[in-house]
Amino acid sequence: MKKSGFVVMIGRSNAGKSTLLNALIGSKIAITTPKPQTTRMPIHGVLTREEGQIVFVDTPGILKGAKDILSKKLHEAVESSLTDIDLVLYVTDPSREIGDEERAVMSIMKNITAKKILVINKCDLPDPAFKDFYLDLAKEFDDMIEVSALRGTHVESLVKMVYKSLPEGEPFYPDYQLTNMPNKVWLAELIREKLFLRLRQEIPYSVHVEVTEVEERQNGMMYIKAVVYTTEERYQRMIIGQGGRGIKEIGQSTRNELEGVMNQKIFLDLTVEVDSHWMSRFE
Ligand SMILES: Nc1nc2c(ncn2[C@@H]2O[C@H](COP(=O)(O)OP(=O)(O)OP(=O)(O)O)[C@@H](O)[C@H]2O)c(=O)[nH]1
Ligand SMILES: [Mg+2]
Repeated sequence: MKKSGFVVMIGRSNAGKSTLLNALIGSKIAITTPKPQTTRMPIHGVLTREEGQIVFVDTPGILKGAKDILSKKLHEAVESSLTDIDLVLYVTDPSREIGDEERAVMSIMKNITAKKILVINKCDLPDPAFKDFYLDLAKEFDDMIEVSALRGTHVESLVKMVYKSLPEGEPFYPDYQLTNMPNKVWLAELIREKLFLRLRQEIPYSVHVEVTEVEERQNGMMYIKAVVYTTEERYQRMIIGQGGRGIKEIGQSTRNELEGVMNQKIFLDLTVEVDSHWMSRFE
């Protein structure tokens, strides 16, 4: 009998949960940026091996004090990912002090009855200032490991640790499937990553991307139509940039990455529209 189970990753924003998901699966499934609240929905990354199947669930980061609609919905998404699970990976960043935000994650952890592993990430950083504080938490966990999601250090040991604590069971996904994310959503996420990396201050939190069309054209080119929605006209102007330079650069960096992954020419039709209400419709 093989093993199977759901393993949810939680932690404050920027701890490196999405970077870890990609390292565990060995493929870019979730987008990652240095900005908080990059992840906006729970994302499944599926690892199928001889031993069985692990479904890792990446969740939005806990960001305390943010009272906006988007933050509230992200928080709800984390809470609802925590039912019917086999294991929790609590992902921490030892270069940041344990403050209100970390304590908010800990209080969520307290109510979890599933097994828990403390993951101290970013072990590639020289002498992270607060590591001892995180090491102190280990006694409240079933297991503990230090990793570098960015470099892949000890990620394989973490996979072994996870397999060891999972119950026997049937796989949830076919063995070739790496994620539950539809292709159009993944493409939209990739565009959002480029927007996040390029935009400053609050603008990233005002954007939402939808891919409306993906079509294989006769000349072997992939045609992708996408709309960037933002909440205000002044943001729309800033995203488009002087003479359209901003949106052109965002399109170019998305295309560069996609052409590398898909080994095919990409035509990206990218427009920016104002929709002041997208946050309230956000699921
Ligand atoms: N040095 C170092 N940086 C890391 C490591 N893992 C992640 N990072 C960086 O930390 C930042 C945040 O990474 P993400 O994976 O987006 O973090 P997250 O926890 O998913 O963040 P949210 O989705 O906002 O909750 C990025 O700039 C990553 O490159 C690591 O092991 N070492
Ligand atoms: Mg993330």
